[in-house]
Amino acid sequence: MSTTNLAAFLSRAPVDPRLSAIVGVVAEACVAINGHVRRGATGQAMGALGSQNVQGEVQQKLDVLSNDIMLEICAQAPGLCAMASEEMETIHPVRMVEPEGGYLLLFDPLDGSSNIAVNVSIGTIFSILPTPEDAAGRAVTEADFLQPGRRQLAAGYVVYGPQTQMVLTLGAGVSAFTLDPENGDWVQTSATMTIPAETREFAINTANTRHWAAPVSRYVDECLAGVEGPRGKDFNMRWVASMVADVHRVMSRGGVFMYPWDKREPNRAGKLRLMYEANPMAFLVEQAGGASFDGQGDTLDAPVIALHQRASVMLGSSAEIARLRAYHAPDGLTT
Ligand code: P6P
Repeated sequence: MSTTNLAAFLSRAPVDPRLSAIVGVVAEACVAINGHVRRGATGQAMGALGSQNVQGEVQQKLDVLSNDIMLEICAQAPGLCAMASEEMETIHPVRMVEPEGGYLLLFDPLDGSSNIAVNVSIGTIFSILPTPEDAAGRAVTEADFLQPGRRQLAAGYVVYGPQTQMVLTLGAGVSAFTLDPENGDWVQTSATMTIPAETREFAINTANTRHWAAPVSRYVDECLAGVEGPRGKDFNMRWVASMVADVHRVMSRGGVFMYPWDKREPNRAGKLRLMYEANPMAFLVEQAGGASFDGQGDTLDAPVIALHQRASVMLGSSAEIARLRAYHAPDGLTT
């Protein structure tokens, strides 16, 4: 593959240069975040703060620092009108919407932060939406963000693992870029990430087994039954407990990632957040030939009623998601 880099990829992308520029500043912010991640305890960013975020979760110093870095660096992109983050209760306005419209950036600045202290891969997830038609000439409101995932124009993540990689879609396939630690350049290392339709690998937190809905229990039980069971093949299980790491594995070699609804909080759709975790990952997965299902329909079609609403997430290899979808159908448990 001829080596190119993110800057060249974005300059050639058939999209509004203002959209490309937002991806560029996100990449720049992630280089800064990467520096703090890599310094670990030798830097100033480790440890928990005494605070909680809007989700009621203990904030790690790196959560807040990463959020501040994203706000400061991404605001430089001229087409960016407002931002929303897992770490902020409401939106962060940046500028008025131009007559030709603009863009909204949503992100989880540091996903998997409970893994920071144990040196396990973590990541940044981002999603870019258009400003609504009627927003021209005015400031953005929180309601302007409440768009279904199908409206996304770009999405991606950066995984801070053994390598630092960005996986990105602008709506025409999925590309991967690896950060060269020697010169800080994002070198394109894949031009067409695709997810195999079939798999032998699933990812779910099996500590929650007794809380799952019946269709999920059936699916997992059949995987565990292996070659002697109805699937006729053995499966492997993985659970990093860092969505970016688990989804990156699915993007790289196939598989199924599940954080489904469970009985622990029956009125909550799931643990993960729709706008800046499930939707960007679902966009990437669909663009790579996979599928993403929320127990009722496609993740990307889920109605959006709140900025921090949660979602049931089942995504990955298309044949497996089709099976999960069938098991969730009204007669799904008897077929
Ligand atoms: P559990 C990390 O806190 C996160 O939001 C996702 O990155 C990850 O997939 C999930 O929660 C892990 O949750 O309940 O297994 O610790």
